[in-house]
Amino acid sequence: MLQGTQRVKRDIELMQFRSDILIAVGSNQRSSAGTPEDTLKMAYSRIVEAGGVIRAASPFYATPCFPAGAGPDYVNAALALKWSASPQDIIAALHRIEADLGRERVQRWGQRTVDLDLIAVGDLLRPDLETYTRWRDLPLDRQMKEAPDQLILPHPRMHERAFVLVPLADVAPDWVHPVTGQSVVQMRDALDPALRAEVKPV
Ligand code: PH2
Ligand code: MG
Ligand code: MG
Repeated sequence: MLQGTQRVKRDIELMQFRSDILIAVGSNQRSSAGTPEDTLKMAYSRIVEAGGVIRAASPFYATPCFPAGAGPDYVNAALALKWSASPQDIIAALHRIEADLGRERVQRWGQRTVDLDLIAVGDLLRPDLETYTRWRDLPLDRQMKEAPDQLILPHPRMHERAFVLVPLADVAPDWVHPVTGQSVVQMRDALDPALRAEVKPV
C-alpha cells in the first residue's frame, strides 16, 4: 500500500505522463526502410504502434550536420504527442525502434540511420535542477565525449540547436521551458539567424 505523500507523488507523475511529449527526430543515413525520410516515417508508425498518439508532426527539414563536417546533412523533424507511459518506458521504446531501424551506437554524434530524442515530457525537470544544469553547461569538447547515463529532461541541448527548435516551433510553439521560462518560439528567435537559415524545408 502506498502511503499518502507517496501516492500523491505517483498521481502527479501519472498526470505528467499523459502530458505533452516532444520528440526531435533525425536521420542522415539510409536504412532498411529507405531514405532518411522513409526511415523517419517508419519510425512514426513504430511510435504509434508502441502507444504514442501523434498530435502534430512538423515538415521535414534538411539541416547541415552538427558539428560541421562530422557527416552528411540530416533530415530533421519534430513530433508533439500524448503517450500514457512513463518517461523511462518512452525512452526504452524509442531506443528499441532506433535499434530495429538499424541504428548502431558506434560514434557519439556519428552517422545514424535514425535518432529519436525525447526533448520534453510536459514541464518535467529530471532528475533535478543541479544535474540538468551540469549537463546543460558542459563545455563542447566534453559534450562530444560524454553522454549522461540517465534521462535528463528537458533535453539539455535543445535550446541551442536550430535543427531542434525550428521543427519544434511548428508543433509546440508555446511550450515553455521549465528552467528558463522561455517558449519554443522565443528560444528559436534567440538563435543566430544564420544558423536558423541553414534549416531548410525539404
Ligand atoms: N544530431 C546529432 C548530432 N548532429 N546534426 C543535425 N543537423 N541534426 C541532428 O539531428 C544531429 C546533428 C546527435 O544526435
Ligand atoms: Mg540527437
Ligand atoms: Mg539520440
